[in-house]
Amino acid sequence: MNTPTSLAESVDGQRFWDDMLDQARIGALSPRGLRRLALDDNDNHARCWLVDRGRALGCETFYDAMGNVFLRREGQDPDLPPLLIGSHLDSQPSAGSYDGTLGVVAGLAVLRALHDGGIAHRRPVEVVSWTNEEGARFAPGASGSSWFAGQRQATSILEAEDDDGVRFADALADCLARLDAHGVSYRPDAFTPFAFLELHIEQGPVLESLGIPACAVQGIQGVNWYNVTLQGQANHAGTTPEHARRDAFTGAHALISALREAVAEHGDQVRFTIGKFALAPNATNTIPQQAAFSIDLRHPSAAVLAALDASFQRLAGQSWSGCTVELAASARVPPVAFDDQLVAMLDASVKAYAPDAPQLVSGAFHDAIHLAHRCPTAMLFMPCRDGISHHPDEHIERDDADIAVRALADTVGTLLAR
Ligand code: HGY
Ligand code: MN
Ligand code: MN
Ligand code: MN
Repeated sequence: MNTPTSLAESVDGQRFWDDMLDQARIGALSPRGLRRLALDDNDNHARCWLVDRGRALGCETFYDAMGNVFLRREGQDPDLPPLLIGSHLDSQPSAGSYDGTLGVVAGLAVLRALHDGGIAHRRPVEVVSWTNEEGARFAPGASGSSWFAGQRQATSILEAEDDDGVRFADALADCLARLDAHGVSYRPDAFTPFAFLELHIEQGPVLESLGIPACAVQGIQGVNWYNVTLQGQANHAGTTPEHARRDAFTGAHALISALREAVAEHGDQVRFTIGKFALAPNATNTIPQQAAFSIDLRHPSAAVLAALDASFQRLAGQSWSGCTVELAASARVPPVAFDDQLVAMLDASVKAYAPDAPQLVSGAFHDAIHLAHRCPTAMLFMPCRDGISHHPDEHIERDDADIAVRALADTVGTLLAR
């Protein structure tokens, strides 16, 4: 009988890579890339794909009240809190095929190593795919994991609407019905895992520039999301003199310049992004009545995020081209430091393959940012070409992925042997 610590050798690299390529066909874009928005048909298809793969390994399959999907490999002591491994299957609108999916398929590869190796273990092991990590369709992101970790209430998540006015609650109901029809068991409540591990692409250039195939991640920087709306007055573009205008675009432009000046006062680690911008009524010869835009604000320091939050609120309280301004935060997620022991275990597993591996702090948020409040949590990174992500050009090397999944399996084996 194999022991769990030989788990890294038991990983079937070919099946892992086949699964990576297979899942990427669900919602594939031409000529490359992926579109699997949270709770859309492709995302639900990917959930069912994961369930089928888990069943083939003898796992029980569950979904919870937020549509998170779990594959459970029973342990000799079913009452022990399970070791949880996973990430997300939803994507950005025009995405790569590895953000999130890598961590879910890597979890599947670990389950397959346990199954094929006939490895017994006391503690149950579960692989999870979290609902709506990206937040691209329904803001904010990491809905499923933040609810599971007790960081967000279901009510604030269910009332979100997408750009077409579809409510999260209705899209979730369709998803749960689809899982029910697929024979997945309903396990409504969250639980406290023994630990949570997530493998993810770095979504940055460091590991590739160092030629390192994987590294342990020490934590994640904080992230605030805002929706800003300016209400001016629509009027005729040709006849309305400047002094009589309340132009929502002009107001937004001036406000954004002021927001950027506030950001610049806090050094070059701040990440300030306006990814969505809409005008209404959006006509060439009508002065915009309304300007609505998103803000994604990131920084490693909670104090800097709080200071900028206060500055943004103050600026929103001023008049911009005579428009009224509403600035609403949809997410204020503080930075987290991962569990030291787990980070050290992952670091040791990685160093068996890459002795010079660094440890990084993540610029991107992940489901682990919320799980860290629920149980001991840590992450592994692997490189992606040119650090590109949230883009169809996102690319990983199979050899790097193979090392990363084996390093993950090695730490899982060590944890299961405890
Ligand atoms: O936005 C993020 O950091 C993550 O990739 N969803
Ligand atoms: Mn991701
Ligand atoms: Mn992402
Ligand atoms: Mn993420």
